[in-house]
Amino acid sequence: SRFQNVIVKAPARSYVNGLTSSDLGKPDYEKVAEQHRAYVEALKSCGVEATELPADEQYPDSVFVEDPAVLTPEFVVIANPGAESRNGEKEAIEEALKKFYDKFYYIEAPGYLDGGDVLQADDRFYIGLSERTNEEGARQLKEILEKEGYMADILPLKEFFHLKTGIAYLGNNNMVVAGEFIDHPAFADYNRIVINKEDEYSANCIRVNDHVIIPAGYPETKRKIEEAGYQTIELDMSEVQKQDGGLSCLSLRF
Ligand code: CIR
Repeated sequence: SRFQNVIVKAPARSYVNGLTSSDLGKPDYEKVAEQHRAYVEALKSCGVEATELPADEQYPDSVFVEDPAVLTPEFVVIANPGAESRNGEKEAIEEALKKFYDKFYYIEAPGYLDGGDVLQADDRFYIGLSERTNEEGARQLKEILEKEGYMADILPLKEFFHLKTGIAYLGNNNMVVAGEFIDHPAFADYNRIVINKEDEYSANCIRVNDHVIIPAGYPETKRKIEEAGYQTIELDMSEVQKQDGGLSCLSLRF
């Protein structure tokens, strides 16, 4: 299935004060703004229309638009982000999605869920339980998805921050896996593209139509993905990685 649209949001100056667990140092605002522009250009070169939302200083992490919503071709689930400082980000995202969708569901407290914990692989969804997504949030999402005819599996995470920190689905049964997902029984039936420990950051990559966008600086990952039959685009993600973000986090694709 091809994507026609993406929603992205420019980084705010407050980005440098956002949440992070990494020890990679403080990001540089000008540099992240430049990396974000290159990201949007790369998406457009894959044939999508980009809805570019303005930066919102009130929410330092709001550039990570993947977390407040889960999309399918048919409907939207507005998530309930588990970090308090991020929860209000969902309002601007819902507003932007109203232009494209009529059917909305909502994850409600005491359920919490971040879109980064949700991976779609054809008609099946995987929902990770993390610091941001609790059992009740995952249960609500599973119920919505199953009612709509999808399958959904809930998996507790051991080490990764978000589910999609360590996994990506490329289509054609090809699953990029790192760390705790390499030997996970849930993914045993996919063609697994296994990412080395030192290249773990590059497991968060995105297939957008005829390309797979990957972070720059991971030649082994690039080789493996090209061997699986995809053309790659490499992007410098240094300032995004400093705030625990990856390629998938920066857009909603539909
Ligand atoms: C956060 O801690 O929420 C942000 N600094 C990073 C969110 C990354 N999003 C994602 O993995 N989907």
